[in-house]
Amino acid sequence: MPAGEQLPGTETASAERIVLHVDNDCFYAACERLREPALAGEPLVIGMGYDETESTGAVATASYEAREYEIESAQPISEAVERLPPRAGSEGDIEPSAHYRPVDMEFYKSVATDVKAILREYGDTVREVSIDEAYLDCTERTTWSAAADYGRRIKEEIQDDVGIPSSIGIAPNMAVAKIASDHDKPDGLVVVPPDEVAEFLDPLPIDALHGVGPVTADKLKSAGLATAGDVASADPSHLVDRFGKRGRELHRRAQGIDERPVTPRGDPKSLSRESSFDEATATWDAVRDRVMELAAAVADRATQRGATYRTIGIKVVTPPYDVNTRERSLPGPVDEPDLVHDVALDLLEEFREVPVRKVGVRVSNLSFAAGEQPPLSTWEPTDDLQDGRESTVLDRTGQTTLRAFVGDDGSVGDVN
Ligand code: DCP
Ligand code: MG
Repeated sequence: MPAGEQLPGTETASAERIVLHVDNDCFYAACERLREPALAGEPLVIGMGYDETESTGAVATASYEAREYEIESAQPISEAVERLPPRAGSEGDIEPSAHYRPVDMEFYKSVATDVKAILREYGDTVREVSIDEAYLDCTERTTWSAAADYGRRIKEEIQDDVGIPSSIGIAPNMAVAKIASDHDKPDGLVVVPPDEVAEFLDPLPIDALHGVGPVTADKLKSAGLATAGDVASADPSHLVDRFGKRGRELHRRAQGIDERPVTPRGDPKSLSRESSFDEATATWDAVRDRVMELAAAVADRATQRGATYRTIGIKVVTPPYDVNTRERSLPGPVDEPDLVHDVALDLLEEFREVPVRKVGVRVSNLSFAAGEQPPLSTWEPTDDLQDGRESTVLDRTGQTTLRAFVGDDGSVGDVN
């Protein structure tokens, strides 16, 4: 058990929090190394749908040794295989090459459960956001001067008891803690006390800000804003002129302001993704492609959270701003990405001749596996402020309302 080391009234002012973000390093690969120690230090690629006879599917993750060859998550496996062919394990192998393993979610979930059990010992509140990621509010557990030791202890306990490496960031809020944990990966430990937030953020490229994707980064760069410091010192009204509501949020994030409390997450009622087109209306092909992408993303999120769904729906927004929703219920709960794809496209057919501004895909009537540890059913998306995306909020009666990019709790597209 961690010792409570707080010195009341000395270092932690009431509004000042100590937030810690943990993210395991190359998580699926680290899990594979647990049960196959010979993979330690080797280039290792974990592929969704990977199979020795067929190189279809996508890279789920790659070890840092494989990342040196520009192999990364979401890349087609065929591309990874071109850069690093599979190693046969015998003498005389071609170099460079890598070991490939298929995804084994059940195993990774069991490892994640062990990690999360340790984290719950260390945080006053713990918000588990993905299979290998969590925020801890440690305000009552440590002080800024002891924070580095506190973080180190957590890393060591995860390494010693579970056997996998992690990176930790500690900062006054979730947004900065997340950037800090990513700053020195792998095996990183970065502490950013309140009076060092600006100094830490200012030199970072703007895409280091959580949720600033390539599209926004390009727009910011073309406006002469290359670093977080540039955005922080920009006139917020100019940012709003250019980026709408997101401009204000970007300005706040660049300054390291984030008032979201660290709260545990409940199970969502639905999972959804939606996306607007830049033009007022899009071509049918573009609409179809976008729906296919969204269907895959939603199905993937459900799989990652261990959720099954009984209803699959789409949303089509037509000019001026008419929201049309269609959904289909299934005979029983499923976790079948192909079905989300097929049903979504089928429902979309009705809108073939219609101008479309925005589309969305949603799965609902969710169930989470009985006996599953809460952490495995409470992951949240990590794509706040995503390019061109808005969140759909569905209330408990299934009514859809729209909310701009980032919710107060930073979630996108999920309902608690
Ligand atoms: N994952 C996935 N598909 C993606 C991204 C991630 O299947 N597009 C899976 C594999 C990862 C796990 O989720 O191991 C955790 O995601 P992270 O983004 O934390 O990536 P890693 O833990 O692999 O690497 P890092 O060391 O950068 O955290
Ligand atoms: Mg990780």
